[in-house]
Amino acid sequence: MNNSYNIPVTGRPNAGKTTVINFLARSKRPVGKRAGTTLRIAPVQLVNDVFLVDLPGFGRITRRSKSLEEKIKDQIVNFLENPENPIIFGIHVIDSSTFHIVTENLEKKGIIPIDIEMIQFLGEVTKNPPIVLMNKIDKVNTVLFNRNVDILSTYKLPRIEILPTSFKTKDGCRDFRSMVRNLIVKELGVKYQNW
Ligand SMILES: Nc1nc2c(ncn2[C@@H]2O[C@H](COP(=O)(O)OP(=O)(O)OP(=O)(O)O)[C@@H](O)[C@H]2O)c(=O)[nH]1
Ligand SMILES: [Mg+2]
Repeated sequence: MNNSYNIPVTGRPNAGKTTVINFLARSKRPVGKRAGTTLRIAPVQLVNDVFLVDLPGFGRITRRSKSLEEKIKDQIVNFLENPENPIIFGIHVIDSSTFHIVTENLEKKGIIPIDIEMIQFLGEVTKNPPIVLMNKIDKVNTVLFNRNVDILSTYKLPRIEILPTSFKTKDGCRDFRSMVRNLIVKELGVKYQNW
C-alpha cells in the first residue's frame, strides 16, 4: 500500500462502515444485516492515489471468539500505526440506534467505550480531526439522538466533526461527501476534487 493516501473507516461491527465506502467510492462491497461481514482490511480507490480503507468491525459480537477479536484489533491497530500507510484523516461510524446502550453498559463496568477509544486513536494517528458519523439516524428520534451527542460530549475527544447520516433516507449524505472532498482537496490540492 505504498505511495498511497489512506482514509480508514472505523467503527463497531455493523455500524455501516462498508455502506459508507460504497456510497463515497460507488463500490459494491458486500454489506450485511449481521455483524462481522468485513473481516479483512481492504483498500478501495476513491480518487487517484487516495484509498478508503474498509476495516473489520471492532468490538464484541456474539458467536465470535475472544481470540478472533484480539486478532482483528491487532490488525486494525497495526494498520493505523504503520508509517507506510499515511493517513490523511479517519472516518468513524457510530450506530446511533445502539450507541447509548453499548456505551452506558461499558461505562457501568468502568470500561472506556470502544467508539470513544477509536475516535481518540484516530485523532492521534493524524493531524486532521476525524469525521464522526452519527449513522442510522432513521432509526432514532430526536431525544435519543441528543442523548448520544450528550454522551459524546462527556469525553475528552480530539477536535471532531460530527455529522448525522442515514444511508437509508440519504439524510446528511451530500454534506458528508462534500466534507470528505474538501478535506482531501485541502490536504492534496485541487486535482483531487473530481470524483
Ligand atoms: N437503517 C439503516 N441501515 C443502515 C444504514 N447504514 C447501513 N445500514 C445497514 O446496516 C447493515 C450493516 O452495514 P455494513 O455497511 O455492512 O456495516 P459494517 O460496519 O461494514 O459491518 P461489519 O463489516 O460487519 O463490521 C446493513 O444491513 C446496511 O444496509 C443507515 O443509515 N440506516
Ligand atoms: Mg463492513
